[in-house]
Amino acid sequence: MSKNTNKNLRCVIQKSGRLNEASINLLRNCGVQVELSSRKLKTGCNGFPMEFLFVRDDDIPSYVENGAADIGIVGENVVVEENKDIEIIQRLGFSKCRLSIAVPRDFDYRGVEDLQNKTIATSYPHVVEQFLSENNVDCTVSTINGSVEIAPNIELADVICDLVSTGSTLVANGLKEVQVILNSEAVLVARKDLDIGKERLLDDFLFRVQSYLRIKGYRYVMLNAPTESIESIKDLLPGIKSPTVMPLSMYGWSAVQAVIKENIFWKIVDDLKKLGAEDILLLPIEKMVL
Ligand code: PRT
Ligand code: ZN
Repeated sequence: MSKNTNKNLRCVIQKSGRLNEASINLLRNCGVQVELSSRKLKTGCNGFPMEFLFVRDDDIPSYVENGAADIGIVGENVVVEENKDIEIIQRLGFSKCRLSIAVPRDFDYRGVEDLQNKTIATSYPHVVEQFLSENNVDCTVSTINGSVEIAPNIELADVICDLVSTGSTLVANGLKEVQVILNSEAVLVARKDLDIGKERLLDDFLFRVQSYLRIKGYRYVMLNAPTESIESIKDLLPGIKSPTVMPLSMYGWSAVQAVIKENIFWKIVDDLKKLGAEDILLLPIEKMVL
């Protein structure tokens, strides 16, 4: 396939499935509004010189390698399995999962050597074969493309290797996870020979992505407190450089503002109240450019 010569940065994302909505959300949070139409396989967007292709996730690495697209958003598990000549340029922090070996609940698994002479069912034959060969284990790999977890129950295989997130699918099928062979999350991939114009577009896009990833999970906290407590409050709210402290028109009181990790808010809120803090607000942050 010939490389696209379009001036826009062409991005390939999953057509439908677990990555589709999260990819579109990430783009929206980066100021890129993808035009959505259930019938079109190619659309434009508002907010950035970009266009989009929608394909099955397994095809994303090939589209990027052969130049039909410049960049793509796909699970690292697929990138490793497909083994194309492309670059992972940014981990995106969503669709986290692990590719794990799972065995029937009553299988006494002590280590990888217990897979010797067994049959393993998976949709990830290359990753699994590499793992087995690195561990010098002789095990037959049977490739199936869906419902891998059913394989031991129907005697299609002794064990499986599949993606796991909560683990409930394994439990529901009488299996237990015994070995993680790959940790995965969605990644931004790019082709290796972008021209200078597209390199620049990619740098601008990456700057937006990184600004968004940096702010994800952070909130802006505002509160009023007695001025005598400010030093102790500063210890609880270090902020990015330091918190903003301003006197209130009410004598003896100050306003404090700081950026904090959302997950520490509920841990420190009681301590803030004990120090006399009142009118505590926690606000989302729209953008943060450092
Ligand atoms: O149609 P297309 O080929 O594009 O999609 P697909 O059906 O191959 O993939 P899809 O949409 O199911 O998943 C896309 C990507 O999401 C995967 O490649 C992973 O990177 C990521 N992801 C994250 C997951 C999971 N979590 C996940 N739990 N992909 C699949 N699963 C499945 C797993 O295969 C198993 O059947 O969910 C089940 C296990 O989930 P738990 O929560 O019960 O452990
Ligand atoms: Zn797929």
